[in-house]
Amino acid sequence: MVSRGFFGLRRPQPSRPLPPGQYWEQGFPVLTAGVTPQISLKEWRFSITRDNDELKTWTWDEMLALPQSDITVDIHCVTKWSILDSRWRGVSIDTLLEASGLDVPEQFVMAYCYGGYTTNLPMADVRQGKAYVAWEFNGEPLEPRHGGPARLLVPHLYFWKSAKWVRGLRLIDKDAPGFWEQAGYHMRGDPWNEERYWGD
Ligand SMILES: Nc1nc2c(c(=O)[nH]1)N[C@H]1C(S)=C(S)[C@@H](COP(=O)(O)O)O[C@H]1N2
Ligand SMILES: [Mo]
Repeated sequence: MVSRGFFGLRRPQPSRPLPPGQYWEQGFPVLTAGVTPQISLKEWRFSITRDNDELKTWTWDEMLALPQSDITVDIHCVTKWSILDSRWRGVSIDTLLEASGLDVPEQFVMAYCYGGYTTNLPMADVRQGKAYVAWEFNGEPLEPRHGGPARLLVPHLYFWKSAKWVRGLRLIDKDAPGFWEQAGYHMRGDPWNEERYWGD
């Protein structure tokens, strides 16, 4: 017998719609291809690179001295979990590019990482407040397994674009696939358009 009270057993629902095919996850799963690299803050660097030239490099202290942003965003993983209202602190890519003083005609970047992971992004998806180098999650230092000391945060695209242990952005003229994109993931990865895999 089904009584009205049965509906009281429904799982809590998210406070707003999620992108198609996603479900609400209240924890923070870990997804890493390979091992968690250990990087001391003393040796940590972040660079903007063209070809193999490091055009501009920040140490940890130099990065923290830049104007910081606090952002609260939803995150969508291609494996279908979404977390709502995650709070992050970091420096926007706009701030980094501006502080670099570089002339940047390139239309794409390849994020590269300690440990070797890469992911490609259109320049338009990392500018105008859309992407950050982030080191705090929900008010705590970012845990190593989640990309600490610092990771890229590109919340409007699937979470594989948010490269953990990020070490720099390589400026590139022509789009090229990163680690998961070479394995069949979408070149852009907009969750609202369900751009999960090649051909989506
Ligand atoms: N360096 C690096 N960054 C990475 C990954 C990785 O394996 N290595 N996995 C990506 C994928 S597929 C996802 S879904 C998210 C997972 O981040 P989390 O482990 O903090 O949830 O990190 C992304 N960034
Ligand atoms: Mo993922």
